[in-house]
Parts: sequence; C-alpha cells; structure tokens
Amino acid sequence: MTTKNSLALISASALAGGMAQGAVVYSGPLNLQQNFVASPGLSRQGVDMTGDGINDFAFGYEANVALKPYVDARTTVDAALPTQSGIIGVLTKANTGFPVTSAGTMIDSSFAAAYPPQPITAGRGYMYTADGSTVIGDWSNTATTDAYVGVELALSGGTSFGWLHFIDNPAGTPQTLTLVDYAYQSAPNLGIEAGVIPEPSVCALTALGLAGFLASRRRR
Ligand SMILES: [Ca+2]
Repeated sequence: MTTKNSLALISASALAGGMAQGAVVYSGPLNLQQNFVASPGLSRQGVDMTGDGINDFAFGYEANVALKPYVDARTTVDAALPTQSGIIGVLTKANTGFPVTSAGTMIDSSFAAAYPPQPITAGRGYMYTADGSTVIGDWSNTATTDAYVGVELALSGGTSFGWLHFIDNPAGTPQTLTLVDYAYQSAPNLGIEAGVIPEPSVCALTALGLAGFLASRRRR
C-alpha cells in the first residue's frame, strides 16, 4: 500500500510539474557492509549520498569501539576519510542516540521536531553506546536490528528529508553494520516514508503507455 501511495505522489507530481517536485532520489540496493575491526584499523567508510563525488556521511564504529556503531555527518571525521560535504544532519534523540525507526515511519518536520538534527557541521548519532553511565540510542547491543535513520539534507532549494536503512548485527563475528540503501526527497519540506522507494518504471510505464496509445491511434 505504501508503494502505491508513493507511486501516486510521483505520478501526480510528474503530471503536474514535470517531476519538478516530489521526486524521490533512491540509491538502489547498496548493502555496504562495515565490519568491526579491533584496533589497529579503521572501522568506518564514507558515503556520497548526492552523487557529486563528495562524501556526505560516514558509518561504522567510533574509535574502533564495538559498542559504538554510528553515523557521522561531521565535515571532518578523521584524516583517513575524505572531507564530507556537511549537507546532512542526522535526526537523533537529545543525547545523540538514534531511535529505532521502523519502515513506514514518516520522516518530516514533525519527526525532526521530535528528533532534532545534530548540527550539520558537528553531527553524529549512535545506534547504541553506553558512555559512562548513560545509555545512548535505542538499537539493541545484543540482537540484530533492521531499522532506519532519519536525515535532513540542506539542498539548494531548502531542507529535504530522507532516510538511511541499516542492519546492525552486534552478535556476528565479525560484528557488522550494513547500509542497505537510502532515499531522499529532491524537493524541500516534503515528508518521506522510511523504506518507501520510488518505482523506477513509473516514468517508463507512462511513456510506454503513451507510446502504445499513439500506436493504437496510428493503427486505426
Ligand atoms: Ca555528496
């Protein structure tokens, strides 16, 4: 049902605005797996979300600590990663921990009000960690969690909303954090439902339908 809703939105906007509004940019299946590696060694990788050749966030394990799976949108993470764009903010609880956001959750201004974006130039969030006596993040530190991270993107037109899909497996050997895929709205202020991906054949089907219609007209 959610897919149909998505299709309807895209189709309506395609008809009304030539895809100028409401288009969802989808990564396609990625399944980028980051293994936890005990020191020495890096346990994180950068991701270019917008396709401009500049990383927009990194994910992995902070300071090679297995209890700190994280997503980092800071402009500089460490010398081993290329400079990041600083255009995304991760949406977290006040203590920088991620809620467990399930498929179907609407990521929009209300979600961002509940889980404010970490400052774009300083932001990172944690699936879980126990820093001192404070538990941060709602993801399990013993069982696999398949869930989403809400993000804001400061695109040229304004603030856009998006999601990152992760599977965290803290019980594996090695322990892994996998970026399954991601998506974001190309136009500002529109919500996006976690896990709902655009149907790539919508435009093609529309074009095929039109071509078929014209062909049937010509055959008459
Ligand atoms: Ca980028």
